[in-house]
Amino acid sequence: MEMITVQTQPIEGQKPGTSGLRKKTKVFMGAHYLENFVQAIWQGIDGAVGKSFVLGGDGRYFNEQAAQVILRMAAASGATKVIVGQNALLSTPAASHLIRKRKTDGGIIMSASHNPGGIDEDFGVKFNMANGGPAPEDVTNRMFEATKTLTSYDILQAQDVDLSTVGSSKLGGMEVEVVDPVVDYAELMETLFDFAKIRVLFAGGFTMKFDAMHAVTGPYATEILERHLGAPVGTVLNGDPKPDFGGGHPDPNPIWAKPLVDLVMGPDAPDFAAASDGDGDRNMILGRGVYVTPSDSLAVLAARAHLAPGYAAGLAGVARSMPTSRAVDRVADAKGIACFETPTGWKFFGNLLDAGRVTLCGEESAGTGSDHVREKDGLWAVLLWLNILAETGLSVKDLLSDHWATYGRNYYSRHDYEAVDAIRAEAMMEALRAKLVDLPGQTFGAGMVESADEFAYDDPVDNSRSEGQGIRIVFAGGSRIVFRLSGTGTVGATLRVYLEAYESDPTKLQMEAETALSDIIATADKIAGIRASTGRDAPDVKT
Ligand code: VG1
Ligand code: CO
Repeated sequence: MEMITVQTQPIEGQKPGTSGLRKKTKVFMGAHYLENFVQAIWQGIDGAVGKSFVLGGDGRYFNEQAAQVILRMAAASGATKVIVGQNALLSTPAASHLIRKRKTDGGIIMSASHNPGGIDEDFGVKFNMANGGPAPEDVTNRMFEATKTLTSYDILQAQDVDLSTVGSSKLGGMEVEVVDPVVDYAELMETLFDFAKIRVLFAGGFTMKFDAMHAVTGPYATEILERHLGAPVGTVLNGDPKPDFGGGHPDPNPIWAKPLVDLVMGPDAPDFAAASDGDGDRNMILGRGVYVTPSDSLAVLAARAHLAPGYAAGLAGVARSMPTSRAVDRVADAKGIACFETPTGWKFFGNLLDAGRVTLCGEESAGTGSDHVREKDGLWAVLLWLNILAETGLSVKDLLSDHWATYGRNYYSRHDYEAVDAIRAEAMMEALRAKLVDLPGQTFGAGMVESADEFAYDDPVDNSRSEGQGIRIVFAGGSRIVFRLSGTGTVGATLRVYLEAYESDPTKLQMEAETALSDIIATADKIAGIRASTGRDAPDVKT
């Protein structure tokens, strides 16, 4: 086996976004594209010499080919060992767990998460640190800087490694250990939740459907729900991972997982239903006749997590991304624990989790997780819900109604305008920025503006500052509008408008969200001129 040094040139635009570098698959397959970025990863972490890594992905098109390239580059760059999920599969939370459990120096996850897959769709690569969490901004900035100057990369000339069989082999001087992607993760879940109690729930006829959306969670959900917890075979739908996710968007929301929503709203509704995304870190929660918004799910879990053995001691604190509704803040208030507001993206929770300041965190984009790993975790959230349902004996609907009766309800919706012209979207944000100082005191349909600013985050643990994290306009009475541009899209710009209204009147807790939010929605357009700027009459996706 020969190590070769390949001459290359910097490639423009290799800037990691909210969660790693995402591009069209064909772009990633282009000459030197993947290799340059992997070389930049090594440079961003001061080299791979003597280090060990975890490697796996969500099984999308190009997953295994990319894994072979990364392995050959790791071997050529002096890494001592790479632990790979069988067939190059690992869900994002399972990868995070393996990094922590096996104490590696980090890991590379191949995924574009909720973005569709296939040769004409998206691919992605992200680096996680030794704590199991996404690389923080200073590290991803170093990687981006490296992409602008690198001139060569090292790679081994070798045949493909057999990734289909569990066991160890050598690639040059490096060990490659292929592991079952599910076993360690399933063991971890068993330490957190009362599996015996959940088994009793299923044995008593409780019904559930889990839509794995032909993505990576299928094997995890089948093993845990059907084999460990005794849910009937057929509980997991679309459980076989496919390179193109069966042609869908593996995004667990009422748009892309509509068949599941239709099922719970119909006559044959199961007691409980859930779905997860491409790489298994997101979750959608449904009950008979009810959809639980991710922000509400976070609040309910925070209120009741102590019912699961892993959280019986209570929560140190909670954190949510800024655009996430403030439902969880009310729970934290009532419990007398801290509640942190961070920028969008899981990397901002890492320091708080490492420092033991928070136990639970979540995002409005269907991400919830805890200090058991350093990523959001779809199946974990589903199991915590199951544990709570088993303990309380309540239906999802009653649990939610009970929550709103106690804390009030934060009506919430996110409107996405996808693939809009990037220059116009930036111009709209710039115009909004310019308006911010004049907004306080002005009155709109949504009420009087109390404050308006662009969110910046000062990390209380390492004192780093992250600016430009979304524009927020808060109204008297607790309504709020947030505007930000997505950092995960691969075409043009995606404008996200986050809409929230608080209601505590017991007679107004069961409205349709879009009705309850109608004044806020109109106000958002009035202030930002969304229609005029995007040229769209309506959002592409409402979640
Ligand atoms: C989106 C979500 C964000 C999430 C990120 C990664 O980012 O809004 O909350 O952390 O995706 O999730 P953006 O920048 O497009 O709004 V995943 O499951 O796609 O890795
Ligand atoms: Co994801």
